[in-house]
Amino acid sequence: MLKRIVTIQDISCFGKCSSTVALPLISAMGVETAVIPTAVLSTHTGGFTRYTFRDLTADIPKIAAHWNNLKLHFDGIYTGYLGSREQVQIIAEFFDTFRSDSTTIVVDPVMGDAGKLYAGFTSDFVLEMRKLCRKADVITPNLTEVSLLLDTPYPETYTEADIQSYLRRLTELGCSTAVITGVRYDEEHHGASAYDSKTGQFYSAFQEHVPEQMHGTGDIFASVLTGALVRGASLQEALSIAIRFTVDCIQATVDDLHTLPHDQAPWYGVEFEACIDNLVQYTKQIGK
Ligand code: PXL
Repeated sequence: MLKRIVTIQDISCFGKCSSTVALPLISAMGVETAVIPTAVLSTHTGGFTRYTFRDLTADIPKIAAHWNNLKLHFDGIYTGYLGSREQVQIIAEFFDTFRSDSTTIVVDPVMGDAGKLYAGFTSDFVLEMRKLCRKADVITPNLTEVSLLLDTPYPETYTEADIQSYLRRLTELGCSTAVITGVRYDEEHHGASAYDSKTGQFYSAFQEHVPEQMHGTGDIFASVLTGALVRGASLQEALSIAIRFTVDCIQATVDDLHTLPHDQAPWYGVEFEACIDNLVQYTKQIGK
């Protein structure tokens, strides 16, 4: 039976992130992907300036009411970039309405990167996002978002014991599983670590570090993780596929970097299109 998820995040019309990453990737994994756009921007906010921003908060309860009448069922709900505090509250209600025993809720608490909040986010928003994380099954913060969620300084350096302590504290917010992205214990590797509070088990997946900053990689990771979990992958399988595919995309982009305007290249998003065949193959291996 075809699985169905809904992803709730913005549409950045150019720049390959959020919905324009989630839709093609999760579909390529053989999972139907409905969308609720939270805002429409001409580009994402991570590098471009003078972007347009149309807030769609008022549409979300109407879409939810219509879907509730249709009695739609979702095997997964995956949220990413949310545009306002009010929107986070509305989405918390959406979870209550559409969650069933078989629904996996993944919250990527998109708020910042490299120790800084993204443009337009405030500490009030962080408080609201913390509450949304409480309602999730899985959350996927990067280390900047970990520091915001746990109200702890951004860690420039850390050990495996620090990451395990963050993971435990993140699940204490109320989600059963926490995943931290962008983890590096040495110069050569880059990956993600996870903790399932129901079993007390830690998991991780690492690949070779590619020394380039690129935009949208967190959205690729969270999309593939969601697709894999909804397809029945174990947490370890989902982590491994998500890290492997994210690094495939980064590597494909590095190979092509010289063809893009040099000063803008990292903002243009990664070339996941070149790697979709890999994603289809990784998905076929789930459970084998
Ligand atoms: O990739 C996360 C993201 C999603 N959507 C918008 C963003 C960002 C990060 O900057 O600006 C609009």
